[in-house]
Amino acid sequence: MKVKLLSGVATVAVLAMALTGCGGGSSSGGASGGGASEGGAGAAKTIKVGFAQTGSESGWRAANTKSMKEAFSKEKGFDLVFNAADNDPAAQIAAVRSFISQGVDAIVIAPIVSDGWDDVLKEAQSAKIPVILEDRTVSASEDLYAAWVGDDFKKEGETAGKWAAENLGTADTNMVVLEGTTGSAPANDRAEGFSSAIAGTKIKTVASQTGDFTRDGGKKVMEGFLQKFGADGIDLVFAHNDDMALGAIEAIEAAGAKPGTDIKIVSIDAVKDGMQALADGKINYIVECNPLLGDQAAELVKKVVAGQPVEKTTYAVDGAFDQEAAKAALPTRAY
Ligand code: GYE
Repeated sequence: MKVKLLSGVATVAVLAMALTGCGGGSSSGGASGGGASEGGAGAAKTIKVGFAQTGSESGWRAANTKSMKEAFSKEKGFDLVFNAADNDPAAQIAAVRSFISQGVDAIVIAPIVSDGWDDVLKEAQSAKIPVILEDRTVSASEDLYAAWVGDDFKKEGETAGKWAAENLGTADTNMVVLEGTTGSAPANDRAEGFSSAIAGTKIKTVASQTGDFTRDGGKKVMEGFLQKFGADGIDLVFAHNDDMALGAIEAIEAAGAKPGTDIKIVSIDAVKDGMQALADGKINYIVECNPLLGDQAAELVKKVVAGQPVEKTTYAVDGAFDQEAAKAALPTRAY
């Protein structure tokens, strides 16, 4: 929501100095690499990282987890403690507390929801463990974490809304919205961006409900919408991610209507299954959200642990696809 573009350089030197000796093992001199655990004789020091992932709700998440595990591998100098919280905010906070008590060198969080992070982030700060956020943002003060890397969710929503406004905005259009997880940054920001882009058009939101970013959730919510309005009463679906759009496709087909034709669909992510549905004409437009954030997150962790300055905010670059672009991109799509 309030992510500022390149909002400055984090002051982490003091933190990293204070971290020296926290990594466990006998600290045998060497001022550099403060906070990293001892490796074998002569080996580079291994950095112990706790990563609190949201869960495994979507294709996007699967690609993100894979990217993170590859980037934080043993070969690359990390000892990764991985936790997936099954989209339960309390369980995710408990996982972060357990990383703190394990005395990891750094903590990476993909926060399920934006609010509620102040206490545990303060606890990490008191324990002198730096926190790097990846993917979703938090509403807590920027002073409580070293850096964030992710996608511009508001812009994604705007791009999706712009497509809807340009293609459907001049005729009366009944839209239903499949929202992401309530209280999550991408659900909030995509909704905000989309609304601003369709303002003043003839697109009317007739219903909006969360499908929790899952295929099953999208299907169930869409079934409810179809029951309520009938297929004829819905012209457009805005799904906050591809998985929910894919669930909606199943519901629309089961109701005897044609997704992409009778009911238009616009979504966000551009994962392979979504792109295939777009190429097949069942989705009409997809805005990309890059999940391959692992290398950038690992680079940030290394720098922060070494006491080097980092950008507070780093955005991944995202594109957008119509049917032809999806067909062209699919053969070489990485996720
Ligand atoms: O769009 C969705 C996933 O936080 C950007 O989370 C991420 C979102 C992504 O479940 O598919």
